[in-house]
Amino acid sequence: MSVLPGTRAAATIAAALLLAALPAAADKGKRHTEAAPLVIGHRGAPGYLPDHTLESYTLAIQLGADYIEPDVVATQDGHLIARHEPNLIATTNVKDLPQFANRKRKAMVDGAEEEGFFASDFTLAEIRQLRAIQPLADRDPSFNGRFMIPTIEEVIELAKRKSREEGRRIGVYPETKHPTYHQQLGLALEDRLLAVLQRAGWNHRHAPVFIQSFETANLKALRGKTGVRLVQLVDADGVNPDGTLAFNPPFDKPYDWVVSGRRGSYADLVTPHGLAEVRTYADGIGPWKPYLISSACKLISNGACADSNGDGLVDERDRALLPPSNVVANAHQLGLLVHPYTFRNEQKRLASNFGGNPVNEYLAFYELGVDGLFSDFAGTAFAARAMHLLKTDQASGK
Ligand SMILES: [Ca+2]
Ligand SMILES: [Ca+2]
Repeated sequence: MSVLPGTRAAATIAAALLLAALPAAADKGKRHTEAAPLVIGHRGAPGYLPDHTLESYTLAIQLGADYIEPDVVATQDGHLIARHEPNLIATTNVKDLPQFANRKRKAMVDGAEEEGFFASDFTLAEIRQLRAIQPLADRDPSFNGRFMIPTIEEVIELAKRKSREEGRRIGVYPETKHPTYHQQLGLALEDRLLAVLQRAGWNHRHAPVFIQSFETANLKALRGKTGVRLVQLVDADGVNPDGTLAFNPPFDKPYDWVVSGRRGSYADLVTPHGLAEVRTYADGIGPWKPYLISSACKLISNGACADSNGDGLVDERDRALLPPSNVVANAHQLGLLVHPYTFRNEQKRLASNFGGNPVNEYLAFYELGVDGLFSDFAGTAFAARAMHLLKTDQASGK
């Protein structure tokens, strides 16, 4: 099945996509009626199994995820596969496969040089020879080398099959990774993704689909082509000791702003003015969670964070929460959904206030009113949501 349509076919697809987009106007402003807050299986269930594999997505669904989240990158022959980065070195066994040794090279991704093996140098048939590995050193590596790299079609098929088996609607939440980079390679993701969704019957307003991006221009272009709900991701580079966010390249602003010369930072997207701009093309925001609730640490003399709990390490456990921001309230006032990322169970990733229990972090964000969240451990997000719904008495009748 070709995903590189000729001009005539492209015109037909464009017309079909435009038709599919038309209902969006009538629905604009209407809140959807899904169970809230949504549990989004971030990269599947990577707290347990390697990211972006059908096995990891399946586990996320079994743990209660409403949506599974494939990150989308393109192969040389224009297929869309689920990977966190175009560079395959950290999440696959590619470096161990002699047939691909000559593919190793340097490439610029969003203005930063990387060395590795890039998906755009591999056909889908070659991608089929790779197996996923766990990229985080502190997570279980024992499943490395076992699971294949799925296409986005296969992720959608899985969501549909599990929806039938589980008797509940499971959606997909694809992220267009590095849209400008892919455009510059001649492998733009957006129309390819819409064509995949169209073939699946999911290119419309009421489909169980959100498309997300850290860039802005591609979401604005998508708004004119599809009724599918769109989410503007909002990143930053780090959290300063005082809880303010740090903005250092390449995590300071959407890369399309770098290319177009637009000044500013990601933080501009979550001011009331920025949110109003986002509302013109997106249905929600996906902010890094410190935009909603940040944390601060005590300082040592060189300006770095102190090891407040005296365990010999400096991490989130040495931080205390600050009062929540107004971002959720301001976004809701404009009718924007808020889906923060990323929630993780590991002790070192939990601020001191949570007492080492990740449930407490979820409860804090659910109580703040988020409409969903991205979790590496969907089961914990699901259990905490059940507790939240019982606490707020919304569980009756479910
Ligand atoms: Ca993602
Ligand atoms: Ca410590």
